[in-house]
Formats: sequence, C-alpha cells, structure tokens
Amino acid sequence: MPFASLELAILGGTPAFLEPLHVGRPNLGNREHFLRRMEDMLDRRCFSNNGPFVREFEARIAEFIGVKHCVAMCNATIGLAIAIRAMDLQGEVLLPAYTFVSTAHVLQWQRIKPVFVDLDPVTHNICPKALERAISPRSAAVIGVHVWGRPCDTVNIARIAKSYDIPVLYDAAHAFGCSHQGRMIGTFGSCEVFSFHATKFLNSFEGGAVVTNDERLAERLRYMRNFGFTGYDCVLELGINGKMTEACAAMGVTSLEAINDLIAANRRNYQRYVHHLEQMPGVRLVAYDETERNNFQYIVAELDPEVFPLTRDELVDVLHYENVLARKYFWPGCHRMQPYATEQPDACTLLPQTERVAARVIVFPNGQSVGDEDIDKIAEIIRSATLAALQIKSRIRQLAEQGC
Ligand code: T4K
Repeated sequence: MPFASLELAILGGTPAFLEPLHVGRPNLGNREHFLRRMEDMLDRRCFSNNGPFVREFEARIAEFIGVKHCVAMCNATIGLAIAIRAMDLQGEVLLPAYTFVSTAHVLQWQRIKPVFVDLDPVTHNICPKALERAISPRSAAVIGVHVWGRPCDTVNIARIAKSYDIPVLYDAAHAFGCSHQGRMIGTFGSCEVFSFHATKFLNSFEGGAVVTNDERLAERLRYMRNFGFTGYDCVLELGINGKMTEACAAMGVTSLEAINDLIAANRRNYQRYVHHLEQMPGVRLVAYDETERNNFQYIVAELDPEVFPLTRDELVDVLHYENVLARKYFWPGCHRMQPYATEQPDACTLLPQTERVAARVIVFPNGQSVGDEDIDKIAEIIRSATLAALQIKSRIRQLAEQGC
C-alpha cells in the first residue's frame, strides 16, 4: 500500500521497518552442511594452519576462477598487504581514491606512498586517462579496484603500466564470481585479491584470497602468510600471520556451494530495484553488463542534484529514519581520510570526478535477507520523499538546529 508523504518517519510517522535493514547483512549457505563441517573440524581438532577445509576452499576457488593458485587469507586487507610485499613494491603506487580505505592503508602501512588517481564517472573505476597523467618514474605499480564488481579497463591499464614496466594488481574485493571479456576476474594482472568478509555476497565470516598464475609469487605468498616459515624451523624472510582458520574456510566452502542461489537472490533484487528506480527522475542506477557474469551484490544509485529534489545525504537521512540503513560508500574518498588528508592536502583539487561521484552515490540493501516487499517499500519511501522534499529539507534543518 503506498505511503502518503506525511507518514514518513522523518516527518513524524512510524518507521516502515521495525528492524534495521542493512546493506551488508550476511548471506548463509546450507546451515546443516556448515554445522556438519564444524563437527568434523572439532573431531579432527585441526583448527588452523592450512587445514583440510582451507585446502579445499583454495582448490575450489582456483577451479571456479580458472587460475593456477589460490592462497586463502584471514581477510582481503592482509591479502593485499602480503601481495604488495611479496611483489617487492616500494616508493609510490597508483590507485583510485574511490575505494574502501583498506586499499590505501595497506600501502601506507608499508611506507609506500599511495598516489590517488581520479575515476571514470561512468564506471566508477580508475580512469585510464588520469592514470596516464599521474604515472611517473617513481611509480612502482598500479592497483586497480573493480568497484561494485564491475571490471576495470584492464586493457588500457596494462598498456599504461607496460610503458613504465611496472606490474598491475587488482583489489577484487567486490568481484568474486564476476567476469570481464568472458574471463573470470581473478585472472588479470600479476594477482587479484578477493574479500570474503561477512558483508560480501560470498562470505567466510572473515576472509580473503590472493589468486595468481605466477608460481613463484604464489609460493612466496604462502610462506609470507605463515610468518615466513618454509619448514619446521626455517624462516626464510619477514612474514606475518595471514592464515585463514578452518571455521572460516568451512563457512567459505558452504557459501561456495550456494553461490548460484546467492547470485540469483541478488539478481532478482537488482531487477526489482531497476523496475522501481529506472524511471525516477534524477536517479541513475549503476548497471551490470548482462553479457558477463555478475554477482549483483551492490545496488548503487547516483542522485543527480540538478534533478533529484533531495541531496544524497537528505535521502540517506530519510531512509535511516525508516530503518533502511543505506550507505554512502565510498564517501568521502580515501584522500579525505587520515592520514592522507593531512599528507596530501591538494588531492581533492586533483580528483574532481571522485569528489563528484562520492557526493552522489547511495547504496541500498541487498542479499538473501532482502525480499520483494522490502524493495517495494524502499521504492515507495523514495517516491514519497521526492513528493515531500520541501518539508523534509525544512525538518532536517530544524533537526540540525536542535543538534540532532
Ligand atoms: N577493498 C575493498 C574495495 C573493499 O570494499 C574492502 C572491504 C576491502 C578491500 C577489505 O576487505 P576485508 O579486509 O574486509 O576482507 C564493510 C566491510 O567491513 C568491508 O569488508 C567492506 N569492504 C566495506 C565496503 O564494507 P563497513 O564498515 O561499512 O561495515 P559494517 O560493519 O558497517 O557492516 C555493514 C552492515 O552489515 C552493518 O551495518 C550490519 C551488517 N552486518 C555486518 C556484519 C559484519 C551484519 O548484519 N552482520 C555482520 O556480521 O565495512
């Protein structure tokens, strides 16, 4: 049943949802399969250190992607950090500012300067032309990020990197199960790094993996994730603890078994959002290329401030009052977060498209726990909000004056 504008919670109505509806509510594979695996793990008393579930998870991922090596990690952040170290990167590395802050932190953490590159406003990925302008003899590598699981322009990135003879690696945290030009993501660059965090469509509670066809790199990744140990008493070089636990791997295997169902649920939801939002003036939904494989995890819209009657932040406020916890990923961009904002104060003037997109993007709830009715209600809230825009603006001003 359509809401009248006056029923919006921000204007004093009752919230449309009793419980919060999250963007990153975890998906679950078959519960019984997972619990059986937990029983096995307890019986075996093998909880970590490259146990059978980790090996199975790695083998299944490598087969699924069509890549020679998969090295499971405790999370994607550590996976990226180890990959960067295993590739001997130093000096400066080029990356987009429009990413989760972890992509920049793993560089800074190792005293490598992140050099932020502007994005392509259509794809939200690193812009090859901007990359060409930013690359220099000091650049040691390029990190592309497949934002929302949509592929970077791998051809042009490879061409530009080759002109300086530097490697490319990809932060593929969003892109498990996606393809590009008929090839699975995970097969591009020197290596690619997936995240299996709880909020990702395929989760292992916490987890990540570095995938590569480079045998020497894979070998180094393996011992670096295990403190540098190559044998019982032999540490070959500086390593760290990046190991995935058996419980996480068991969850990962269970999720992987359910991958088709998880993608189908996301796809259904995506299509329902498209149905509701594509005709709405000022709303541009980020589209997925249906000729490729997608995981449809992120339902992302850009709000055009010239046309849509509310700002992105105002719409987020409206939705939060209704218990729809929409997100502003990746506001405000890494370059405006610390320590980068202090160390690179000019970055905002160099990243106009990043600034523009980060101020317009809103991410809606998706996943197994979101159903048709939820999406219908969200669309109805947005429609009502556009009709009551003036009242909402004045209410938000009033709340701000009251310090809320
Ligand atoms: N590169 C990129 C491009 C990334 O996006 C990420 C992570 C990484 C690298 C690093 O990957 P990991 O090292 O994490 O493997 C979330 C996730 O924590 C993060 O993994 C993800 N990207 C990022 C885009 O989103 P937050 O701080 O927004 O998450 P949080 O805790 O607010 O969770 C979102 C919502 O999900 C919560 O409000 C409630 C719900 N939730 C969350 C968890 C963890 C649940 O219902 N249950 C749960 O167990 O960062």
